[in-house]
Amino acid sequence: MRIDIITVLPELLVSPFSASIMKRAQDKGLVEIHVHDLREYGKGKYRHVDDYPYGGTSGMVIMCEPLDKMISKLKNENDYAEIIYLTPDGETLNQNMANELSLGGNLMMICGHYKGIDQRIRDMHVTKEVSIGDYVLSGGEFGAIILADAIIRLIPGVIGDETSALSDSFQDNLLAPPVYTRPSDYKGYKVPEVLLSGNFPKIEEWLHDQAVERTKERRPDLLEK
Ligand code: 6GU
Repeated sequence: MRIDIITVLPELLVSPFSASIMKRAQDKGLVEIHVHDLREYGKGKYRHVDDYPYGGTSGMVIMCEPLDKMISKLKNENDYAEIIYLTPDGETLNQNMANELSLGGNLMMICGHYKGIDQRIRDMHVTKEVSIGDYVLSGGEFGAIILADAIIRLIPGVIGDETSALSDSFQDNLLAPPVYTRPSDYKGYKVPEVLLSGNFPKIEEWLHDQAVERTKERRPDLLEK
C-alpha cells in the first residue's frame, strides 16, 4: 500500500512515521508513506497557498490551484482507492472504517489548515471525508497520522503476532480485557488465578467475560451495535 499525504506542515509528519510499528511496516516494504509539501505548488516568491474567503468571513482558505496541481500529478502517477480529506465535518473514524481502508489499496490524504480548503477541490477530487472526533484541531495533520496508524497496523504482516490486531478493543465491538505480565504478585496485587492455570478454554472464557463486563461498564453503547 502507498499513502500520499499533502500538507503545508511536512515537518509534523516526520517523527510519527519514523518509529515503532509505522517504521517497521515501511522497512518491511508493506507500506510506502510519501509526504508532500503543498508549498511546492505555492504562488509567488513566498509560495503562499491560502487566500481570503469570498463572502467576507474570517480566516484563510487553501486555494484551488496548488492543491489541484498536486493532486492531479499524484493521480497521474498512481491509482488511489480513496482520496481522503481530513476535516471535522467528515465521517467519524472508527475501527470498521480502518478495517475497510486497510484492504482497499493506495490512499491519498489531504490535510486542511486555516478555515479549510476551497470547496471545489472537495467536489473535484475528494472521495471520502474523515474526522477523528467531535473537537476542532488546527489542521488535518494529526488526523492523518491517527488514520494512517489505525490502518497500517492492520495490514497483514505489519504486526508480528498475526492474531494480535484481531484481539484489539473494538474488533468485535468489545473493549479489550485486562492484561498482566510477570511477576504474578506485585506488592500484594495478584494476577487472577485463572491466567496462571494453563487451562486455555477456561482462560478464553474468562477473557471474553472480562471484555463483556468492561464494555457494559464503560461503553454500553458498543453492545447495542
Ligand atoms: Cl481530521 N481535522 C481537523 N482540523 N479537526 C478535526 C479533525 C480533523 N477531526 C476532528 N477534528
